[in-house]
Amino acid sequence: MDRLKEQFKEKATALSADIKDIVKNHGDVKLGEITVAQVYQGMRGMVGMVTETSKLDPEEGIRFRGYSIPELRAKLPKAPGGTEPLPEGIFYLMLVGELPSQEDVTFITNEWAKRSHVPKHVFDVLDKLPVEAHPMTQFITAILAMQTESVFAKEYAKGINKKDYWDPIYEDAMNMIARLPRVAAYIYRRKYKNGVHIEPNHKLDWAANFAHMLGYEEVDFRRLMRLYMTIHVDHEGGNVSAHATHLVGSALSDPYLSFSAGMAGLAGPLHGLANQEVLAWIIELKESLGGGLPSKEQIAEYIKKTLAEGKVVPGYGHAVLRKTDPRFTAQQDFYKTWIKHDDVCEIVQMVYEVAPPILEGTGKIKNPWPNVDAHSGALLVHYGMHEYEFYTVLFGVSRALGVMASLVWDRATGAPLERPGSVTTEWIQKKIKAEAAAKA
Ligand code: CMX
Repeated sequence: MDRLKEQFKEKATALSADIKDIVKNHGDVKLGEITVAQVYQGMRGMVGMVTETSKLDPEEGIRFRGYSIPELRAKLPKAPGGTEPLPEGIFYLMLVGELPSQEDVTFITNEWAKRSHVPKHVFDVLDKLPVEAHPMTQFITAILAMQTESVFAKEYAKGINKKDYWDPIYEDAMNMIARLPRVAAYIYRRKYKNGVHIEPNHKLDWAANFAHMLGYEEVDFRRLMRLYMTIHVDHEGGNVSAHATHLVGSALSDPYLSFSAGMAGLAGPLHGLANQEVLAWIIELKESLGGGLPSKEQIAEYIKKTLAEGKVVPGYGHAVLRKTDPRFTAQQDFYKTWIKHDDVCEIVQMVYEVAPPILEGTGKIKNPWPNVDAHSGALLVHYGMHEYEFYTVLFGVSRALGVMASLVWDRATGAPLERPGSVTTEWIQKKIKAEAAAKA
């Protein structure tokens, strides 16, 4: 058993015993009450599942195993001479629950390099898709094509004991994370660089090798990829990509099937696709004004026009957060430290000043502040990645780390098939009438 698996097993055995005790002795403790509004309005704020890897606070933002993003940028191991955390470190933190040592992170870098071979048929499948297919469609197709490699599916067919499910799920999680950068880079180079592909360089860490395979060799782009791949990993369990992966995984669909479901959710414009929408929205603004920097008044007009047309302002608002997303702030800090001046990034800063009071003024938007997607595209454009339809794939590669760590935990702690109840409007109307009658 490899060292990471060993470390995970020790933690999982202890937590599984705790969970059994909680359910047996405290199973009737109430965690909240469900209201009619919550049932109609996307289950906002309704506690409905356990996710070990991270927890979101509406005011403060995400914490991974108790650590905020600024803390992790300081504390997680870095590449030699690097300034941003290695994503390997946050994966370790989510999986094991403790900060990793440099040695732990090096183990994961080497392990992912070892496991990174993508079978040829995956590229063949991609090559059969029209090159115009959206990068997320290509990404999801490739993930499904890789399902032939599922260790869990093979072990399940042989009749594995349910106590051991987590072990092949761990194998699939590690293999898939190792392979995704190659797959994503293949899609990028196929679609945008005339199919001229770049071989991996396994002397590099996972994120730097990804940057290399995409064709970006600048030290600063590597730095950005390490930060990008760290901050997009996880956002507790209820967001669409994490929840879909968890839900499909609960049917014991293997990690490839589960993750493809999560990625289909990430490809929606209210979730991960918002990062491409933000860029398209900014470019449209720039072009409508003939290029250059718009004034604050022009940005305000553009926001009002977007709202008047019944569209959302992409990159703003959140289902849980009620303050500026710390993932936005981390990227803003990256801009101010390493880039300093760039037109598109400046527009992002101006929108940040102008949009919140306008959104708040509508009286209905609960969170007028920017989310992670408001900034990410502008940084990528600065380094020359203009192909904004590809951005959600980058988000997806990072999101794999969080949802796969969670999936290993789900199987290790015996999380059952997820099957919430549902009701009809007629049922709700009868209940409302019955309660009113009882009160009268
Ligand atoms: N622009 C315009 N209207 C917005 C808005 C925005 N940025 N954010 C919310 N609203 C609207 C909602 O559409 C809703 O309108 P209706 O009552 O007419 O249906 C109303 O304000 C109330 O919504 P809310 O409770 O504040 O927000 P929700 O929890 O329903 O939705 C989210 C959250 C993210 C889908 C929404 O804020 C949004 O559409 N934002 C723009 C898209 C975006 O940036 N998504 C990325 C989120 C982060 C990620 O997952 O990657």
